[in-house]
Amino acid sequence: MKVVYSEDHRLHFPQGELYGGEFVTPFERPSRVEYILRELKRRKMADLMAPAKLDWKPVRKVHDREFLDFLETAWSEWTAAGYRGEIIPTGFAARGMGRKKPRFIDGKVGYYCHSMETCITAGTWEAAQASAAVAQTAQKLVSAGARSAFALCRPPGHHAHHDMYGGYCFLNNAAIAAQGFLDRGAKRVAILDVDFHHGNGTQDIFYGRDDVLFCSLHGQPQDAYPYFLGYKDEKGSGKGEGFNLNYPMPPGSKYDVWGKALADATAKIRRFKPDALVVSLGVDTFKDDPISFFKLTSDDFSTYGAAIAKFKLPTLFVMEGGYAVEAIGINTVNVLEGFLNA
Ligand code: 5XA
Ligand code: ZN
Repeated sequence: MKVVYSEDHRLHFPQGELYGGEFVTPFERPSRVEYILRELKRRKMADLMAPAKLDWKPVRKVHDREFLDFLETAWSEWTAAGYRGEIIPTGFAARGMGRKKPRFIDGKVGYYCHSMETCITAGTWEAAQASAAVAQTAQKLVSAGARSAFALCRPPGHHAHHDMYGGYCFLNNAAIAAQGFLDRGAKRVAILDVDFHHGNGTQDIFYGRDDVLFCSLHGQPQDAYPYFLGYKDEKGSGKGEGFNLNYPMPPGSKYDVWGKALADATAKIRRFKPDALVVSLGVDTFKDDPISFFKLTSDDFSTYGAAIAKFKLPTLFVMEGGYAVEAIGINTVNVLEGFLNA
């Protein structure tokens, strides 16, 4: 399996994130990718390639033009305003407030951000573009006939809405790839999001569409980030009604529970008859993940990798979350190896 990877992910490494009232080293850090690469190499699965230049057409179909302009200019506007730290929003458009976009950068950041653990730094925009290019290059390999590819994306993408960033995500890599499949002739694409967190951004982007089926298995939003989306009754709207499927699960869920949700999603994906499958691959479902509450073991990742292979679909794996850095390589590569060996 080809692994698409860019060193440019290193350009995004904020000094900290707000967690439990403290400013800590971000959980989403460059070493995550190093652990995955190390494990791919150890198992002789590191068939690496660099991404091609990003084609903006699919990006513009899933993201708002003014949001993209904001991401591009945010850092220069921030520093021009005299701020010396990294970009963290201070005010949000909360309940009962208006939705008009402010002119001043500190206000604009609150307008475009949905959660403040996510800092923007000098290199964030470059890294986000490289990450999208990684997903797109891997998608093009699969569109051109490869059975599968792994997009080793960082920063991740599934929390990035049509016009909002947050949850460590800026551009929605999986959505850009799904759109890329459609633009290259696929009629229908399924996205299976197995990250611990609900893929609120991907849901937002495709909520009104019937050409992309979105299935997300995640920690229930009563207890888990992103808290305000991910409920079962969010099923899509308009012609997208029925094409959004959420599987929220309670704290402590092990593979017996999680695997049942996967089996249900599998049946729905089969019925949809997609031409391609995008897997939003987060391994923060692992029992020792520091910010999540599922209890999957490393063997479970091999098991579900093999289950995904049974779709017999052209399959793109797009890296999302996972913060138990010692195990992130093992768990990620277990999924890929389980898929390949099925
Ligand atoms: O999949 N998303 C994540 O792993 C990010 C969660 C951010 C929680 N503050
Ligand atoms: Zn996650």
